Amino acid sequence: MDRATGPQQIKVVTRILRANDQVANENRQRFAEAGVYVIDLIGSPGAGKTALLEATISRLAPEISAAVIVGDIATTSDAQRIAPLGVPVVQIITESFGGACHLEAHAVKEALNQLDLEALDLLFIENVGNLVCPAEFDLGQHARIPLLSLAEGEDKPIKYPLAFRTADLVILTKMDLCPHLPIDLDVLRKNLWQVNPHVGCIETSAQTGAGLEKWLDWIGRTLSRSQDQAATPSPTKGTTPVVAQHQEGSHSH
Ligand SMILES: Nc1nc2c(ncn2[C@@H]2O[C@H](COP(=O)(O)OP(=O)(O)O)[C@@H](O)[C@H]2O)c(=O)[nH]1
Ligand SMILES: [Mg+2]
Repeated sequence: MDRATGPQQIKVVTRILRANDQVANENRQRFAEAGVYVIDLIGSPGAGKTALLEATISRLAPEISAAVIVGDIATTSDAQRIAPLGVPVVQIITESFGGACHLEAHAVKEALNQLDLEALDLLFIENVGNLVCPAEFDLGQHARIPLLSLAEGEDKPIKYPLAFRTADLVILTKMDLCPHLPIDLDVLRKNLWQVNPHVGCIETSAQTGAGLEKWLDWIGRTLSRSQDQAATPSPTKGTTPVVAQHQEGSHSH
């Protein structure tokens, strides 16, 4: 038995994460220089990430210039859904980057070359459908937002704690299905706030439009706060992630 196998494997993983963090910092720097706020949406396959993006982009205030990077293992189907909305969209097919189940910072860095960052206020990244690995890889984003659809069950925040512990905001999706599902929303919220006590939670339905006003408000407030911070001279000008505070109205106890 090769006793060195274990430690060697750990070293490899550490190296990958460190290399990822370096590129993530470069991305963060580029975002700061361009003055673009970046939101990474993560969630299981089918959680409703693309549907939320479609509903969001079609309702965004006209003065907000947005673009989307979509990550998938295969196909450009999500990009094809977003493109008709008239925003720039770049599809990353992760198979060709060797990291199939999540996006890594270097793939995002390459995708940035396809965008005119200076012309943007807001960049959405739709991560690959997965509630585990995307939470481990910094992309240089300002906010990471997990989406959880009601049909996934109320235990997911405690079963996938990293995704929810590191969340800046959580979006519950498919609220229109609530009457048809045996789900206890109080238990779901309790589980969420057990792993991340102060995180905001917005309940939405891309189908009916419920909750989208709150989400668009969150985006508007977060963008202005970020722009104010960038305008304030400080050693960390424009590079400090804006962390969503527990906002009145976004947290439905
Ligand atoms: N009932 C309902 N279905 C939804 C909602 N949002 C998305 N869906 C459906 O859920 C499926 C997966 O949505 P999609 O946006 O592709 O999820 P993604 O894989 O996370 O990007 C599709 O069939 C959508 O039509 C919603 O708010 N309500
Ligand atoms: Mg999608």
